[in-house]
Amino acid sequence: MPTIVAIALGSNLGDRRAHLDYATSRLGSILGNMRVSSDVETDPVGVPGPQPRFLNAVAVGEATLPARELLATLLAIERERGRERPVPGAARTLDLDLVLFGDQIVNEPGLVVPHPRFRTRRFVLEPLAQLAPEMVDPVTGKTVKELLKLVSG
Ligand code: PH2
Ligand code: MG
Ligand code: MG
Repeated sequence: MPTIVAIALGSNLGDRRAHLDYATSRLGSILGNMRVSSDVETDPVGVPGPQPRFLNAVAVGEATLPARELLATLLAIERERGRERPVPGAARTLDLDLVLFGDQIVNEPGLVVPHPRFRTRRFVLEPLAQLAPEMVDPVTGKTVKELLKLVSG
């Protein structure tokens, strides 16, 4: 049985459009029935020092890989776009975050799902709400639509 997953895409270095297009195409070969939100251009949140604006989007689809293997694949796709990690929060060509993995809750070194900060991040919740407003956060029991309302005031 496939698992419905949500993946956040972000880029604020180099050809942002090309990085997101590449990620979308790679993810489309891994996830069944994948849908991708429209892009949103967003101001950087919580990063060290001034940085370029982000292009963000979210993909939702059906995964057959276990969470660990999906995460390894996301990191591999990031590397294919030359992702470097000089310091935490540095500007990046491509960031692919596993936001939700069905109703699974994982707390392991290197893998925390749901993503620990997605509930307060409009740049994730807005595009995710376009695709899957009724998707449920297994930690709080709230839907994406409810979480978005909370951050929208
Ligand atoms: N990603 C971060 C930190 N801050 N801000 C925006 N607007 N978009 C992001 O994707 C983003 C961020 C850490 O991964
Ligand atoms: Mg991130
Ligand atoms: Mg990341």
